Amino acid sequence: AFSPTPADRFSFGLWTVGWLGKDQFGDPTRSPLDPVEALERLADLGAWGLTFHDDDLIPFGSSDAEREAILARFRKALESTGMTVPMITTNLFTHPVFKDGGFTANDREVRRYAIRKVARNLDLAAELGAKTFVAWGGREGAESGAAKDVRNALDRMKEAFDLLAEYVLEQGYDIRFAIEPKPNEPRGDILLPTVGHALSFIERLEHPELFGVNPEVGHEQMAGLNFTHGISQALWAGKLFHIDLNGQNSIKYDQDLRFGNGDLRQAFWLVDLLERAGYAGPRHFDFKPPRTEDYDGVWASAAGCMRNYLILKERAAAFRADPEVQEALRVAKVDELAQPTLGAGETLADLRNQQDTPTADELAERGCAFERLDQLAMDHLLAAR
Ligand code: 3MF
Ligand code: MG
Ligand code: MG
Ligand code: MG
Repeated sequence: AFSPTPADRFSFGLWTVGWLGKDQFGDPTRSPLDPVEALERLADLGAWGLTFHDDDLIPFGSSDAEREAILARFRKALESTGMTVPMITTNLFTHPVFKDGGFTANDREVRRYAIRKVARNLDLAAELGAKTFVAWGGREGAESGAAKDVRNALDRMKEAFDLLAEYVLEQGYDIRFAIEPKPNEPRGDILLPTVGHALSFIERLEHPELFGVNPEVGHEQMAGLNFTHGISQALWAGKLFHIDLNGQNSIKYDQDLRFGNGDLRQAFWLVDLLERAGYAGPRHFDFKPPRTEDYDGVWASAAGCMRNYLILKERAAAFRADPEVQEALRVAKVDELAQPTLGAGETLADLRNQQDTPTADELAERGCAFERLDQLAMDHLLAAR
């Protein structure tokens, strides 16, 4: 019942299952994974898509001939596995050239280099049929106050995105951008740290319609925020173009745990929201199989991401279908929030002039009945109903 199929639209970053376990303090614990094997293994597990940074597939500095050979072999494997490439992204963070950022490096030549790298990668995205281009500006930030004039940095970020949007329109590419916020790591502070910052930035661009967000569970939770609330606002704004699913335990380094590990209650409400909202985009996992694992553990971890999503989807559907839950939702007036506060044709003056309104003390006596409702959710989440 919890076996994924391509219809579930589960996708994985090549850098996730391909992470070798090299971290700040330790050397790699796994040997390199062939991208073709990644495609085959993920297809066997029931996944639908593989995503990648340019450099994940084509090593930084490859010649044009090497690049073409890698791509030819990869395309063949896409065909034989039936896997898709729903999203592509650019690595503007690993090479030391990006130590002070890509689009917002103080050094103008670095910024020019970064924009060229992204434009080339947009061509590849179009070629492989990717509809979403994710932009995570992991090095766009600072460790100290005088180092970066953030207002100028935002001007340069806008300049870069405006140029790239213009390019996509000129070329007639069917591609939209999804900006991925993160509060910190690897920079001390990163620009566009949360979903809210990114949503407000997008409205200042020349082609805001081409831009949405790619929120990552752990990134918002690193900032102590409620991920499901952030996703709700992105959906409300029509800007949830893509999503990075994973797990995180509170405000720490970016843990990138398997989806379902970490804050399970937020994961439950997230799946409930995505499914109720009819989110039609990829369910993309951006996680890191812990460096304790060998490749058996890597595939178990990847399978677990999808299985947990499907379990939570079933649990959330059971919660919504339960008559007692529906009654508890009514008692808690959850549906009443969907009603406009003024009646049809009513004015603010009418509202102010209304006679025999309940007093504040009378209204204050009403309980909200949220605890019973939440316990019902808990019962469903724990399969105790
Ligand atoms: C880092 C990330 C990134 C982005 C990726 C684009 C390396 O914390 O989450 O993964 O997701 O660059 O999608
Ligand atoms: Mg991340
Ligand atoms: Mg993460
Ligand atoms: Mg991510």
